[in-house]
Amino acid sequence: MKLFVQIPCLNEQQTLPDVLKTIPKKVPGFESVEILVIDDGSTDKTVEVAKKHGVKHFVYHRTNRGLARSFTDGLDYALSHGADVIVNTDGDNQYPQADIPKLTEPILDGRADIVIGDRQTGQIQHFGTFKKLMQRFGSWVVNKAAKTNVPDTVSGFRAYSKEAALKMNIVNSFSYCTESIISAGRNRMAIESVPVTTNPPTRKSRLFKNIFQHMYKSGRVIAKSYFMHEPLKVFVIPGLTLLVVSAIPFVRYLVLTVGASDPGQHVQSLLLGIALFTAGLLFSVLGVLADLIKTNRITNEKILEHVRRQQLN
Ligand SMILES: Nc1nc2c(ncn2[C@@H]2O[C@H](COP(=O)(O)OP(=O)(O)O)[C@@H](O)[C@H]2O)c(=O)[nH]1
Ligand SMILES: [Mg+2]
Repeated sequence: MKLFVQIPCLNEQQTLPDVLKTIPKKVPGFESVEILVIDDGSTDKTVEVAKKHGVKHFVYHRTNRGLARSFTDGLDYALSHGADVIVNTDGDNQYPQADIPKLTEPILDGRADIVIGDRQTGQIQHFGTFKKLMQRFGSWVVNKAAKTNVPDTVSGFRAYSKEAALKMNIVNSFSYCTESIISAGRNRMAIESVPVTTNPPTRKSRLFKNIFQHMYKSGRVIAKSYFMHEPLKVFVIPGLTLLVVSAIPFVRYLVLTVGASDPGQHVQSLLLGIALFTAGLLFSVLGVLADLIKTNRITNEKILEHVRRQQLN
């Protein structure tokens, strides 16, 4: 069994040595532990530092392509180099690398496809009350969309089985964390969480300038994933509701005008009815189209998985 530990890095020369020094050389259940650095267009000495510390596996992005792309390119590399399990950790040494065996154990045991390190954000000292509340709310929304029960949905400290990695398909260019949970949950993969501690912060997040930007960017990813997986709920339910509601002004118009001396008087009701009916029809048609696109996506994902499997043989 071969374990790959992948580290997406954007200018991490300061903290990468601490990460590399603390990754266990031996992990129970694996013959080898390989380290992979994904250099996402760093302009500092990230690559030199990694080489100095013995890293042999690299994925290079000539320009910055973002964390989501770095993550999926890392998975592809690890799979094509014989990985049985892939652990992701960050280059800022936020996560306790000594806990890597805790992440891999449920996969080796056959209980899980994906294991997520739960930072227990409710107890982290340097997180403010608002940030803690937002973390809980954000995770609640993701779990609703994914039909899962993951306490820390934005943790980047995770393990993926080869099976889970083969099925992974991330389409947003920003972060993989929530989208991969929604996709895995919808694909009925077994997701387990294990409590982990966190190291003191080494620097500010570079993914988000502040909590509001975090909410906006993550909200977009979650909403898009939800639309993609539940198009009928998102479009057809409001569509049918509008169609039913449009009957009210139509009936009102009919009741007031049949036999009336001046039928033109209630034309507003007629217009409102037409507007609601048209909107309802549009929503319903959009829902059906989006559902067809979803069917297409499922087929594409099956093909992607197939191609990946063939590449491994
Ligand atoms: N911010 C950012 N991080 C990237 C990018 N590409 C790779 N990374 C790496 O992704 C990891 C997480 O980034 P970080 O800023 O700590 O985000 P946070 O901990 O989720 O707030 C780090 O190891 C970065 O080096 C990118 O385009 N932007
Ligand atoms: Mg970080």
